[in-house]
Amino acid sequence: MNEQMTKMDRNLALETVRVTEAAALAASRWMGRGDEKAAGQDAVGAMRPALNSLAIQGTVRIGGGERDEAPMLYIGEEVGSGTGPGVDFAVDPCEGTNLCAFNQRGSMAVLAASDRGGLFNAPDFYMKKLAAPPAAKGKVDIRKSATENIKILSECLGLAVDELTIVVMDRARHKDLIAEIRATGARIQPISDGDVQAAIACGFAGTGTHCLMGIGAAPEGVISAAAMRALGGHFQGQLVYDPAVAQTSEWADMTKEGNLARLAEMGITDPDKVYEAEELACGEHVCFAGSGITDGLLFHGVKFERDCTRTSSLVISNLDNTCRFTNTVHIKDGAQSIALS
Ligand code: VTB
Repeated sequence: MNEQMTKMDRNLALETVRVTEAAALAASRWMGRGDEKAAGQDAVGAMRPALNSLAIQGTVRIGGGERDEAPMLYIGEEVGSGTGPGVDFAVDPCEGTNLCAFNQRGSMAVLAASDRGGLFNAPDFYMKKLAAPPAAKGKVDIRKSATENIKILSECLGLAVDELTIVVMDRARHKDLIAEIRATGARIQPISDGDVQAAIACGFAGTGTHCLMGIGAAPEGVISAAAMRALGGHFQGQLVYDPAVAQTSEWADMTKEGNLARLAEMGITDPDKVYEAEELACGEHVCFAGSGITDGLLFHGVKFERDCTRTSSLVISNLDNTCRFTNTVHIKDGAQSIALS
């Protein structure tokens, strides 16, 4: 590979939306059909050639897992045409496969892109996350209690505490967190999955949600961080390695000591480190692209019409400091009448 490769340019951000559109279109065929595996597989199958059509030297840093467990878009997989700027990707072709399979809100195809070395190679661990609007950036802090952060949020946003809505994943591990948030008077918006969209939605006013708290997956945290960094919102993450904290059946056979050893093997010397968005997505250039599969807080899902299929997407880029909301009409063969919207 050419070591002298150039950095990402701003047009790449626009190109990446084709990639998430392709994955969303493929996954949408499985919307509500109860088969999350098929939705995920087809989304990956569509995202890969779309990534390969980009004129870049790309590498997947966060994707479907290690090479032996993920046939496509595995960690370390090279994507792109092989010439052009060096770009690292964090991808999730169907974030919230269950949401897609059961036609619930918040499923989307997403990716984050940055210059080579610009995305944290997050281990397949859990992560405690805190996402908040730009007005609260650097003021709320994941080291503080939920109660303190809600007070700060209320001051920063000019809203009474009982006017705030905090998104929390509906998991046993969040029982105490939810009780603490409710005790402050703030409301909870529970979600069954999809904390990436929930985190990024905190970056925008008008979504009716103001903050994401709680523990989700670490790789997804990097995608959220990239979007929030490009947007100027608040995002912090802290790895979770104690099975007693994660409270997930996935970790039934794991121990805290074993997990700490795994992190050390990966070169993570301070497992309790709090990562800022700027560390999780540290590259000079960072962009995020997401396309709705099902309807959500940020955009609509895929809509089918006789003559076309419509996708709604969001591209956030710090190369030109923009958030672009795009609506794309994918014209069917023989289309005769395409409505304006
Ligand atoms: C998390 C969250 C994702 O799956 O990865 C979650 O970040 C899995 O958490 O948005 P559990 O193991 O507790 O179920 C999602 O909700 C969907 O990929």
